[in-house]
Amino acid sequence: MNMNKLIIVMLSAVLLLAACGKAESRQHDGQQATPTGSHADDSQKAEGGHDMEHGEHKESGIGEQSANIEVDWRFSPEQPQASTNAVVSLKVMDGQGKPIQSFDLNHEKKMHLIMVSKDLSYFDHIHPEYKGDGQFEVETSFPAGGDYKLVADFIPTGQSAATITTWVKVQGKAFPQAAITPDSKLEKTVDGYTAVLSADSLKAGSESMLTFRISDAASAKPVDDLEPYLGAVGHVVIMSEDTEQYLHVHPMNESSTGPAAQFMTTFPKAGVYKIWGQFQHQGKVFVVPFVVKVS
Ligand SMILES: [Cu+2]
Repeated sequence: MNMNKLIIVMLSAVLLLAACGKAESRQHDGQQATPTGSHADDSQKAEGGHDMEHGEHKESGIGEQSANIEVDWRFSPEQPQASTNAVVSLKVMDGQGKPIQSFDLNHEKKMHLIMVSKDLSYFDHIHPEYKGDGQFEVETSFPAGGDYKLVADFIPTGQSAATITTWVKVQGKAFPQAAITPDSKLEKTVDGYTAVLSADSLKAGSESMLTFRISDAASAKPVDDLEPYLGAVGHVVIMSEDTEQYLHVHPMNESSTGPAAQFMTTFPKAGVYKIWGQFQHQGKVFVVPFVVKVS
């Protein structure tokens, strides 16, 4: 379980487009053309919603023109302890077990690693450092015992985006499992900011525009000077409550500075999803979580 090898089918371009819309492909092009500071580690915490079963992650399954990617996950210590630093290492290989050498920068990073607790109440988004020879590494800590899903998101040069996942069991006292209940009101206040989310369509298989409006919680004044975070006005990560569906969405207009940030995505199937919006203001990143029901 600590060095389980996972062979996953890469997300096809079809899914990528479905998930991210046109803004996503434009974004990728832009990133490749103008790489910015590659792999510094920055991380930020959020809080969140919920989820359920383990199970094999069959990623998407829509990958016709996909290549096989294999990731060897290792944890040090092998069984991470709650609230104690642990190193996560990932070795990215092709279908023949040969290390993949080159990765495209995507939003300033060669790899994005999303970590969520099984009930989606914990969310973190960090950036493993590329050590060469297919090897990525990052130090992190988990807040409590229990099962966590890790999602590595990267683009081997010349290939389409890959999303590879694993589960890790963290030793220590677990938090009580939170229920994942759709929010009755899509408004959250976090770290002094209020975010209101509006979604124009929450229908599986059709495009949904997610609009976040950010204001100062104390003054209610709209925040119109959001700062770029990883090269865009915001980032959105979405996971289904069973953690099987994962979407990483980039904004329609990356250079927006707020107060609105718009993201176009397509929910692959009906169900309950947790959405984390990540924004930066005055040098600090904050994360606003929402739970929605997609019909
Ligand atoms: Cu990232």
